Amino acid sequence: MHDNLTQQIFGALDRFRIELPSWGFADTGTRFGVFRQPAAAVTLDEKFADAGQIHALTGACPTVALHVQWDLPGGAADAPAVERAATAAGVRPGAINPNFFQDQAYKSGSLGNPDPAIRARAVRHGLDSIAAMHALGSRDLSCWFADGSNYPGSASIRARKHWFDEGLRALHDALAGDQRLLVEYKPFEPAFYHTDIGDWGMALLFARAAGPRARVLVDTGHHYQGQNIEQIVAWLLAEDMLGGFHFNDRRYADDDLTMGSIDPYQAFRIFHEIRFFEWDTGTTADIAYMVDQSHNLKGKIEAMIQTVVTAQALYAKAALVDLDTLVRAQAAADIVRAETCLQDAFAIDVRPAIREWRRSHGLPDDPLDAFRQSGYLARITRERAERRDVASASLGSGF
Ligand code: PSV
Ligand code: MN
Repeated sequence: MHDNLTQQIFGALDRFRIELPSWGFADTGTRFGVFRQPAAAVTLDEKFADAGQIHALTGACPTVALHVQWDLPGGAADAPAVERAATAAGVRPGAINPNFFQDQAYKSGSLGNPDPAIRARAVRHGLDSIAAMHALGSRDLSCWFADGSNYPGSASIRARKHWFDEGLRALHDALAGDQRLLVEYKPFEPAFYHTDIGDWGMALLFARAAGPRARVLVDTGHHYQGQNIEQIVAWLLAEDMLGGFHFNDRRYADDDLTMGSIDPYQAFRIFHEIRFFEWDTGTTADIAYMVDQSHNLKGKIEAMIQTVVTAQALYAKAALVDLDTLVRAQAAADIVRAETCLQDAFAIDVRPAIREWRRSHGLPDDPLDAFRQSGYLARITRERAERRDVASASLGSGF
């Protein structure tokens, strides 16, 4: 490969970091069932250990996103245990995700609940999550809300908007230093008639109203079919309101499939818009790249390695778009030439250069193969099965 291209790929990979989700290592499923995996992580130490393996093999995942209720139910009081688990695994805690869902109290919503006591409870949970961020040195409070309604007329959409404004502002005002509030949108599920933050425009308005530390989080799975996600990305960048991503791929809805498995060109186009923006403005966009996938059928660690390797390759390809030619072609309305700039970069086989980059960083050429050779999966499968046997034996004795 041309030296210049290799250099661009090296530069891109040196910059690119992607955060893993703790929940991607635990048993999860669909509402039709959970297929349990013997190696699935149960404890926080196990989740961090699995994420640490991926970082050790790829060099690209130094942080792990946490969900408060699943990972640190004691909030800030759990911070020392979280720190210990993260340090032992060679990674750091990343974004903190409050659980504004699940609790029975949130049946009719959290920040949008018609009951002021439940709204106050949701705000308290958010503030407790922020206290945990302070204790852990986390930067982003990553907020997704299950709030919405299922039947026309059953909720005051305007009143709920107002309550969300109030609640998000209260959370925003508890942040300090360079901390940020990320507002995630989703047009469906678990509510199906309306969701309180249904699209990027609503998230943008809420983030603007919350204050200067708030930004929008784009989960690639949270869009209707055929939506032009890279246009949303370009607009948010232009408005200085893009805070981060939850990457995954999807076929129909929020399927959480492996990034790039269905439509790698879409992720490439998103990365291209970001690079194009950075090139145009001479700035580096302040974006938290995160994965939001929990694999039900694939091996969880393998699928996550596949994700990271794919993300690196697509990010590297986007770095190869010839932007000078693209800009000239756009200015001349040369549609085919402009389109070809993207297609040509996408078609380049970046794998040899990425292997070289890995070698130069003391990383294995092929992280997935290295993982398969490492014996890690066999060891955790054995250890975690033993732990489960002990747990069920002691449970059994109690009955
Ligand atoms: C909701 O569908 C979501 O995308 C949110 O980001 C949550 O934090 C995550 O999935 C895990 O439930
Ligand atoms: Mn998400």
